[in-house]
Formats: sequence, C-alpha cells, structure tokens
Amino acid sequence: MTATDEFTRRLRGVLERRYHHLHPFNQRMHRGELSREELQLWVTNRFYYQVKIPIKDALILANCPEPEVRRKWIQRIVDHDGRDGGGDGAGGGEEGGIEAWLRLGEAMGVGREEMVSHRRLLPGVRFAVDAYVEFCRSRPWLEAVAASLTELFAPLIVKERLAAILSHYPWVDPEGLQYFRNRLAQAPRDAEHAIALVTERFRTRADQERAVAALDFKCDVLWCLLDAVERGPLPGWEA
Ligand code: AHQ
Repeated sequence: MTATDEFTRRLRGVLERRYHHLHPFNQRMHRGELSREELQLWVTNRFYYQVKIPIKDALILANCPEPEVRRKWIQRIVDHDGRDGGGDGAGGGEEGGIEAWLRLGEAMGVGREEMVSHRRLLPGVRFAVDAYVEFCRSRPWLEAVAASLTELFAPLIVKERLAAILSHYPWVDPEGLQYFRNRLAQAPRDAEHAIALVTERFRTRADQERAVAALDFKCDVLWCLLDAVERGPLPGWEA
C-alpha cells in the first residue's frame, strides 16, 4: 500500500466511525420513523447549513492563492447560488441548491418565508454551522478543503435518504427532491477534486494529522447539527 493509499484509508476510517450516517436521527429518518414535525424541523434547520455553504466556499477561495484551484472550486458556489440567465430574456439561468432546498421545504410543508426567516433556527444548529464557517475563514485553505471530505460519504447517505423519503413519507411531494438528485452528481465531483488536493499537498505525518483533525472537526459539525434537531423545538415555539 502506498503512502497515499494509507492516508486515504485513514481519512475514510474517520468517516466510517464518525460520519452522520451513524447519527440516530438519520437512522430514524431512513427507517421511516420521523414525524412530519421532526422532518419539517430538520429541513428548516438544514437550510441554515445550505445557505452558509457558498459563504464558506467563498472564504476558501479568498484564502487560496492558486488560480487553477480557484477555477475549479468556484463551481461549488454556482452549484448553490445558481446562475442568472444570459440576460437575453431567453432564460438559460440555472436555479442553485439554495432554491432547490426551498422547494424541498415546500414539498415537506414548510413555506419559503418560514425557511428564509430562520425563525425556527435552533441555537445548536447555528453554533455548529457558524463554527464551520469560522473554521473555513480562519484555518489554512487546505485544512478547509480537508474538512469538505465528508462528501466522500455524501452519496451514500443521499441515496439512502431519497429511497427512505419515497417509501416512508408519501406526504412529501417527490417533485421537491431534486436537490438530492443534483448532489448525487455534484458531491462525487467535489470529493474527487478535494481528495486529490489533500493527498497531493499533505505529505508529512504532521500535515496528515492536521487533515484528519479537520475531517474529525467537520464530523462534529454535522453530528452537533443533528443533536440539536433531535432535541426538538425550543420551549414556547408554537407547534
Ligand atoms: O448538500 C451538501 C453539500 O452541498 C455539502 C457541501 C460539503 C462541504 O463542502 O462541506 N458538504 C456537504 C454536505 C451536503 N449534504 C449533507 C447531507 O447529509 O445531506 C452532507 C454534507 C457533507 O457530507 O459534508
């Protein structure tokens, strides 16, 4: 086994032990055990994570001095923010992941205004997501790239989630699931770029420890987000 294989194996080992496919909330979702209210609280709170993804990717761009890397990384922002039409009135724009997530919320019975207002944003979700943004602002850009490697496991969970929603939650309009279908293509492309950068640039043992620590931190972010959602609404929130 080459040194790179060994390093990749260590990164995957972090995910096999810590990625949020193991979180009880996701496992209950996949078994069809969530109530309508639990799924609505999840989609509403995950919206805060979704809107911060292009922000954290822009912070990585700002910290990255390499045009070749930026030329690829910038696609992540377009994936979420979308793109205006050609201005020729013929449309041609593309809605991004943020718009697709709003449609997902509507498909789950949560209105756009409710999501955009962040009225039902839980403190633990805000703190976890803001910690991820701050990590990407303040840490060397390659550590933020390493933190994004949770996406190596994203297709696994998105496939399971799509199947679970279609079979266990018939009240969710299937038209609203396009976000997840888009991620099945985008996540592997992103993960392939990120793993190439991380294995190419983190060569010493000490460097590789920093990459593993960054991925461990990101697993904490995703885990804490679901801990907060699993605890449910704050006291006094109307049902
Ligand atoms: O929809 C997700 C997404 O766009 C991203 C970007 C990426 C990153 O750069 O940190 N992480 C990520 C994730 C998305 N969906 C999560 C899910 O469970 O639906 C998983 C999450 C990830 O694996 O980091």
